[in-house]
Amino acid sequence: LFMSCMHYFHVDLQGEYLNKAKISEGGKKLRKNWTSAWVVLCSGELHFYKESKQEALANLKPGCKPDGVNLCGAVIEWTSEKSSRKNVFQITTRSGDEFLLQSDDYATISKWHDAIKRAVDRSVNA
Ligand code: I3P
Repeated sequence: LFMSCMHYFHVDLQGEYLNKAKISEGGKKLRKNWTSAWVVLCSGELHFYKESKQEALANLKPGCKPDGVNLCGAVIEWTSEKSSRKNVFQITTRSGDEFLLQSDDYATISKWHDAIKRAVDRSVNA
């Protein structure tokens, strides 16, 4: 199941733990609360899992979970202003949700930044 999802789009990424903060919902500002989330990029959607890696993998079916973040039309940009943390980028969805993703490891976060950006580009060109 996991492999079929990975190969669905070559832009997909296997899960990894990143720091995540949702800072707006539908354009309305939220109180920032950083949590560690298991992040999966699958078929043009981003999925965040709170629970174990095992649960994330068990839930990962072809076509993925229906409640992912839709990246179609999203804007991805590095930001040094939205957080005191280093290596932060922001995802702004078309519905006005804003997420920050962060890792202390630049190689890790830039890999996710680039993959998510490619998924957005692909959704626009699809
Ligand atoms: C926030 C918390 C966040 C911090 C945020 C604070 O305080 O310290 O970690 O974001 O800064 O407001 P609280 O827990 O009381 O809500 P960063 O770690 O990303 O800097 P901000 O208000 O400048 O976003």
